[in-house]
Formats: sequence, C-alpha cells, structure tokens
Amino acid sequence: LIPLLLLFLVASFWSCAPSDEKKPEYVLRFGHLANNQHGWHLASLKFAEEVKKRSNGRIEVKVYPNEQLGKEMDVLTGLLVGSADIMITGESLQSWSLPKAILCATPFAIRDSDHLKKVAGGPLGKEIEQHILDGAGFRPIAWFERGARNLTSNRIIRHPDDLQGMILRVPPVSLYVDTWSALGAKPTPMAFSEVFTALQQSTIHGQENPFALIKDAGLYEVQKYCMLTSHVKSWAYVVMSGKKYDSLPKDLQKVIDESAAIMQEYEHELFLVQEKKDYDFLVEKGMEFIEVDNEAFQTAAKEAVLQSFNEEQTDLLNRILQV
Ligand code: 2Q2
Repeated sequence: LIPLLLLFLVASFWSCAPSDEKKPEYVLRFGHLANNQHGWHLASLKFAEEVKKRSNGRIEVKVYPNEQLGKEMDVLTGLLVGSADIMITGESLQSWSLPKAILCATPFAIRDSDHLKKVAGGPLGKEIEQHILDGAGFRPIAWFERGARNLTSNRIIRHPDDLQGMILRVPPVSLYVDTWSALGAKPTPMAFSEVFTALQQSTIHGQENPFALIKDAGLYEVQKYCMLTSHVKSWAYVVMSGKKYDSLPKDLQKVIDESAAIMQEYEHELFLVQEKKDYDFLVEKGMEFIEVDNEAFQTAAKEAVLQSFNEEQTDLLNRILQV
C-alpha cells in the first residue's frame, strides 16, 4: 500500500506543478549601465515580461543594471563570447571598428526629437543598424532616444576657453576624446560605473551626460553645476548577440522582435515625461543650471568632428544633416 500511495503522490505532484515553473529553454542575460530607476531599466523589465509571456516561458530574460554584468566595453566582448546576450550601447561601438556607429551620437548633428526620429527610425538608421550587424555581429533590436548631453562640473564653464586644464571624463569614444581635446579640456575615457567615485575623489573634474543619468547615478551629489551645452543629441541601441539570435527557432526570433518593438515604444513614453521630471529633481537637489555660449561650443565642436571623421563618416553626417 505504501509504495502505491507514494506513486500516487508523485504522480499528482507532477500533474499539478504550475506550468510557469517549468525550466526555460533559453536564458538571456541583458546588461546595461543605468540604475534600477532609469527608463532603460524599466524598459528592459518590460522586454523580459513580454518575452516570457509571448514565448510561454520558453525564454527567460535576466536583467542586470549598474554594469553588474560588466563595463560596457566588456559586455560587448561578452556578447561575442556568450557571457552576455543583450545590452544597451551606442557610440562606444565606434571602438569596434564600426565607424558609422558614432553617427548615433555625433556632436551637433541632430537638431531635435523630430529630426532624431526621422534619422534613427528611417533609412539612415537602418543603414547604421546593418553596419553594426555586418561589422561586428551585434544585432540592433531597438533604439531609444536620449536626452541631450550636458556638461557638469564644480566650476562654471560658459565658453570653451574655460575648459583649459579640466580633466573631463568621457565614455570610451574616440570622437569624444577628439572633440573635447579640440575644445581645450583633457578628456579621459572611463567606464560609467567609475564616474561617481572619480568625481568624488576629484581624479576627474567633470563629466557629460543626459539629465537622466546625472540624476540616477547621483552625480548631482558631487557636481554643483550643469552647463546647458546640449552638445550631443543621441540615441542608444539595444543590441543582441547576432549568433544567439540566429540560434533561436524562427518563432522565438519573432518573440524577440515583437517584444523589442514594445520595449522601444514603452521606453519612449517614459522618456517623454522623464526629462522634465529629472530636471526638476536636479533643481530641487540644488544643482545650478548655467547658460553657455552655445555658438562657440558648436563652432569649435563641428570643426573638431570634421577633423576627426573619415570620408565615409562625413558622407553619412552630410546625409543626416539633410534629413
Ligand atoms: O556616459 C556614458 O557612459 C553613457 O551615457 C554613454 O553615452 C554610453 O554608455 C555610450 O558609451 C554608449 O555606447
């Protein structure tokens, strides 16, 4: 009788086990550099939820904020070796022999949101996405508009002349190094997760980013001024390892595509309300916003960009400017 009872128990356990407790067939690791309040993170979670639902639990997406999966440049390598599957990136792709990738974040190339949408979401955006896939095997699955990048520091900068001697953190992007050098600063490439401490310890004197990251990384705690330079209007890409994508069956590739489209739309809705909120938050925290000589920045930066660009990049820039 006892073995029979046991058999019954085991059988009823199996039949009652809820279906979403079954192990996923695929686990995708999704990393980014922002914290868990940032729109990128909320959008990644939305993606994970959609993927789970649409694949009936066959795919699980695990999201890692705050560079927990590694620094941006390392996660890019991770995508190639399989220690990461999906990430948010952008202009840093320039360092992967992807010259056209820098056009998603070229100083003073994009005029406004409308222009950005036409470029990133139009044929030129497609050309850049194809270039990223063909050139490095990273498959762009979505793009996110970002707020304008602004310079922060504990000293007031109104004109490029005020940048003399300033050690400025930039992401590992050669165009940024070239541009800020031409403007008079001393740019130092550094991973985002190291910026707060470096500012706190004064090994760098400033950094430049959209309001969202200045807020979410707590940079306002160690930076008094935000100069309204608006020197870069950019978009970021969510990229997936092309190899990983190709290894999925067709129906699951469709799940990724559809979920990515939903994530992109969701992130944009968040972005539209967040910029103003982030600005208000920073004002409330005592950050002072400084008007700058925008024309002086623009003239010097545009010249530096043309100096730095090769023919292919200049051609793409000209086509972007004509949109
Ligand atoms: O300052 C940063 O690190 C980000 O805002 C960067 O723009 C971003 O990580 C790029 O390096 C994207 O490739």
